[in-house]
Amino acid sequence: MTDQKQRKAVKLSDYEPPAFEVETVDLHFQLTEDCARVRTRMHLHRADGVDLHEPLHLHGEALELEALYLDGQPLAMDDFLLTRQGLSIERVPDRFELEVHTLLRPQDNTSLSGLYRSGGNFCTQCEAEGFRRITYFPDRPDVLSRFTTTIEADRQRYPVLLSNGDLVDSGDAGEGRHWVKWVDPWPKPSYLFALVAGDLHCHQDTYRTRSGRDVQLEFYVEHENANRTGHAMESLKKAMRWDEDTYGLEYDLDTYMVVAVGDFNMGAMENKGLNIFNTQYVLASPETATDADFEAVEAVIGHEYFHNYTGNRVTCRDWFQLSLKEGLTVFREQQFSEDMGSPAVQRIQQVRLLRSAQFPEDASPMAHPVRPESYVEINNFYTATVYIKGAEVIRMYHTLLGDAVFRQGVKRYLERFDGQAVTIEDFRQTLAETGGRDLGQFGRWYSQTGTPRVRVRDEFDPARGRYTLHISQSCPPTPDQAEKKPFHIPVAVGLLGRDGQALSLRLSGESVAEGTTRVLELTGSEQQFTFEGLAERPVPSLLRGFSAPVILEYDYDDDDLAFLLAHDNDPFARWEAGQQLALRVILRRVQGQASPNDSRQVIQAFQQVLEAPDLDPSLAAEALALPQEAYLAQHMDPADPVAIRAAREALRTELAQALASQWRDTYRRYRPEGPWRLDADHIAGRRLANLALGYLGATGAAEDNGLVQQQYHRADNMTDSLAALALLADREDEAAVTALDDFYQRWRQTPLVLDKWFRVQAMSRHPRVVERVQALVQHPDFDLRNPNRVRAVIGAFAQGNPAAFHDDSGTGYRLLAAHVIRLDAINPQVAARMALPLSKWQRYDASRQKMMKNELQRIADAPSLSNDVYEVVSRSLEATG
Ligand code: B3K
Ligand code: ZN
Repeated sequence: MTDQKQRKAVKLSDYEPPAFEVETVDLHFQLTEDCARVRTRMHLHRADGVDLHEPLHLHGEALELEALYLDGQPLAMDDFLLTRQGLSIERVPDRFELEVHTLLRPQDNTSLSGLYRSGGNFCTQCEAEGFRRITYFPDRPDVLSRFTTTIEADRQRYPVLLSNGDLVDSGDAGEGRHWVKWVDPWPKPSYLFALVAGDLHCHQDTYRTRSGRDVQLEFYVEHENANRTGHAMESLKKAMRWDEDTYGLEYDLDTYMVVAVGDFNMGAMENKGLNIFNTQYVLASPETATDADFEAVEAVIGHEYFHNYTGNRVTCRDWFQLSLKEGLTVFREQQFSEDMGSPAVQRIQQVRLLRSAQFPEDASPMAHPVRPESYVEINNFYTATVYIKGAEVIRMYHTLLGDAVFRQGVKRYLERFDGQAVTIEDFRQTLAETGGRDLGQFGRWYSQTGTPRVRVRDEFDPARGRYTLHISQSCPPTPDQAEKKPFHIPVAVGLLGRDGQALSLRLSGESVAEGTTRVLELTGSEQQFTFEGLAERPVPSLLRGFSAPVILEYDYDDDDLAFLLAHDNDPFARWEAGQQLALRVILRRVQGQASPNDSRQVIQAFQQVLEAPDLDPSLAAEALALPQEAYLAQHMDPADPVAIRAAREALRTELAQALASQWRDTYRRYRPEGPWRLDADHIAGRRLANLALGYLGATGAAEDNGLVQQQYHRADNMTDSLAALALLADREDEAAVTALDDFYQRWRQTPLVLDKWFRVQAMSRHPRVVERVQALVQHPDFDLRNPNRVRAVIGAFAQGNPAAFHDDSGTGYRLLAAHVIRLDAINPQVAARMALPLSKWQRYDASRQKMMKNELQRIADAPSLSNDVYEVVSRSLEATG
C-alpha cells in the first residue's frame, strides 16, 4: 500500500543544525492566468564548522525547475541531483550566489499550501512546509534570511500586490502589467513568507504606538465585504494596546496588513507584516455573524498579532518545538480574551474545549506529547495537544511563578533569543532563571503523553482541628509510552465552611492563615498537605480555576456538589460542581440506575442558579448548559453515543418542563431590548435568553414552539436567528422546513453564512439526520475544494454530532471514509483532519469498532494516499483494541 521511502518519519533525535545559511533572498514573481514564474536569487554561506564536502540540500516539491545558476554560471543537469523532494548540489563554495527559476501552477493547487488561487486572487500559505512549493530552498524554521520580493502582474486584475515588510518601489511593466517591490527588514524563516495579488478593498486606519510611532493598519477583503471589517480593525487595535500594556511589546514595522481569503486550511497565518486569514476570522457584521463569531474574530486577530513576538521575532528551531510558539501564543490570546471579557466565562470555555478536543486525542492512537518526537507529516501535529494543552502548560508556569515573574521571564526570553530559532528548553531555562526555581521536572509536561489523573482523599481530625488532603497522581499508558514519571502539578485548592464561607488557609508549619485559595505543588506520586485551625470538617474545592490539565478524582457526594455549586467563591469551581452533578445524573441514567431523586436534585440546583439574586447572566448560561456529549462519552467504557444522547436529552426535557415558567421568565427578562448592540450586557443577555429558548424548545408546549419560530422570523441579528434556526432544524414540521428554506434563500450568496446553514443541519438532532447529511453532500453548494464548507458539513457531522455519526447502521462511518478518500486527492491536510473521528475506534463497542476499522482499512487501501492521511490511518490501524 505504501512507498516506504516517501513515508519516512522525521525524528526529533535526528536534528542537525543547517549546513548552509541563507543571508538574503531576492524573489521575483511573474503572475499570469495559467502559471507563475519565480526567480529566486539567494546568498548562501556554509555554516561555521561544517565540512567542506557537505553538499547543499534544498527542499522543493511540485515544482518545475527552469534554470539554475551558481555564481552566475548556468548549471547543467548532471551538476545537481533532482528528486521529488528537492535538489542537491554536490560541490559548492563556502560563500556563493544561487539563482533558481521555477514554474508553478497556482491555478491547479487545490492543496492550499504554497502559492494558490482563492476567489480569483493569488495568495500563499507557507507554514509549515509550503515555501518549498514556491522555490527550491532550505525550507526549515532555523534558516532565517532577509527577504526582498518583487511581484509583477496584470494591473487591472491585480491592482493590489502585497508581500512582507515595507513597500519600497513600484512601476509599470508594460502591456497592462505593473510591479511592486517589498523589503522585509526582519530576518525570518521561509514559513513566514507571504504574497497576495488581487482586486481587493482596503480598510485603512492608523495606530499610534506608546512610543509615538504611527503604524498603518490595512485590512484587505473582497469588495462585497467592504463593510464587514470594522470589528476586526477594532480588535487589532485592542490587541496592539494590550501587548504593549501587558508585555511591553510594541509593533516593529510601519504597516500591519491582514488579507481575508475564502479558501484556507486553518484559521489564519501570522506571516510577518502580512497576515493571511480565513474570512471566518475577519468578516463580522450583526446580520451575518453571531456573538461567538465576533469573539472568535477578536481572539484570532489577537493570536496572530501576538505571534509577531512569540513566533516571529523568536521562532522555533524545528517543528517539534511548535508548541513553543503555539502554546505560548494561545496562552497570550487567552489572557487577552480574559481581559477583554469575563475571565471566569473564558476559563470555562477553555476547559470545555480542552476536554472535548484534547482529552480524546490523548486517549487515541494519535496521542502525542506537547513536544512530539516523530512525525511523517508535520501538518498532522497542529493539534489540540500542541495548541491548547500547550497553553495549559504555559498557564501552569504562570501559576507556579506568579504573574509578575512570568511576564518578566517572557520578556527576558524574547530579548535573549531575539532573531533566533530556539527550543522549548530555552524557554523553560529562562523562566527557571527568572523565577530562581528548578523547573526540571516540569519538562515532563512536554515529553510525556497522556492526561494525568489526580486522586484526592481527605481526613479530618476534629480533636486537633486538622484537615489533611492526600493527593496522588498517575498517568495511563499511551501507544507511544508505557510508563510515566510523576508530573509537577499545581493543584489550587480552597476550603469552605459548612455555612458556605470560604475559609482562610493555614498549612502546617505556617503561623498565620493566608488567602482562601492556595496552590499546592504535587511533584511526587503521592503527597499529603495538612491545614490547621479548622473548627469543623470543611468541603474541599479542588483544582480551582482548573489549575492543571488533569482528570480530578474525589468522592464528592451529590449534596457536596450542590453545595459547591451554590457557595464556592471560585466561579470556575462553582461551574464545575454543577457540571459534575449533571454528569453523574446523566451517566446513571445511561446505566439504567437513575432514581427520581436524581433529576430532582439537578432541577433544584438549576432553579437556584436561575433564581439567585446576584445572577451573572453569562456565567449562569454556562452553569445551565449540560455537559457536552463528547465529555460524557469519556466517562463511559465502551462509550455509547446513542445512549448518551438519549439520556442527556431526557434530562434536558425534564429540566425544560419542570422549570418551564422560569425559562419563560428568563427569556423575557434577559432578551435585550431595542436594536442590536455588541456590548457585554447585550451579549450576556442574548446568551442567557437563547439558552432559555433552547430549553423552551424542549417543553413540547405549542406556546414555546411558537416562540422559537417567532424569534427566527423577527431576529435582527445572526445570534438570535441562528439560535432559533438550530432548534427548528431538530424538528420535522412545516415550520422547520420553512425556516431552513428562508435562511437558504436569504444567504445563498454569502459563503460564511451559508456554512452555518449546512452546519446546523449536519449537527441537528433531526430523526433522519444521516439521510439529511447524505443529501447535503450532494447539494450544488457543497464543494470539496472549500475547507470551510467541508468542515461545515463533514466536520460538523463527524465531530459535532456523535449520536448520528455513530449510528448503529455504520452509514456515518461509510460516508466519512468515502469523503476522506475523495478529499485526499484534492486537499490532503484537510482530509487527514476529517479522518480523525475514525481514529478513535477503541472507545466504542465491538460492533462499532469493527465497522470503523473497516472504513480505516478502506481508506488505507485507496491508491496514492497522501502522507497526511496515511499517517492518521496507519497509526489508527496499528493501535490495539
Ligand atoms: N501558525 C498558523 C498555523 C499553520 C498551520 C499549518 N498547517 C496559525 C496559528 O497558529 O496562528
Ligand atoms: Zn498560532
